[in-house]
Amino acid sequence: MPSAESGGIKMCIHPDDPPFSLFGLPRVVSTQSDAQAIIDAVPSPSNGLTLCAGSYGARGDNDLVCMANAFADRIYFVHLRNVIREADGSFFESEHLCGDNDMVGLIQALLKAETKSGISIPMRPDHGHLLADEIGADGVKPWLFVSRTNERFG
Ligand SMILES: [Mn+2]
Repeated sequence: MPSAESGGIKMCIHPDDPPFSLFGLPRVVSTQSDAQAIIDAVPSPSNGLTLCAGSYGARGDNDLVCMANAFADRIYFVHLRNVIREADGSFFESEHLCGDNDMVGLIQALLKAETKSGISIPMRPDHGHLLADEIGADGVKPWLFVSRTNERFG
């Protein structure tokens, strides 16, 4: 982290995907309290988070709007993806506005964070749906990074 600080680099850890144990393997970053523990462990502005809506949002006990507000000054990258959770704890990817997570509320919280900090947070619309007639079309990149100021990173 000191090297990141000296280089002006902001680290942003991605949550576990999926945010629960598979094959008995332990997980590290699955909940808001996990993310808080990482932030608390190294109190540096270089120690930040990727708010992956799809990963954190796969758990019903993660409130994405609450997390965006709680970590407003430490979210350095956002993956916008929505999911629909099933009763057995599994989930599947959904359209951005048709899943179980409040994507509008999330964006509102992130825009508020940007306004407060004056810093644009890169946001990637994860796993965008590519329509058959768009394949190969010039400029179609579902993974394109888009920031509030329409800077393109991908
Ligand atoms: Mn992600």
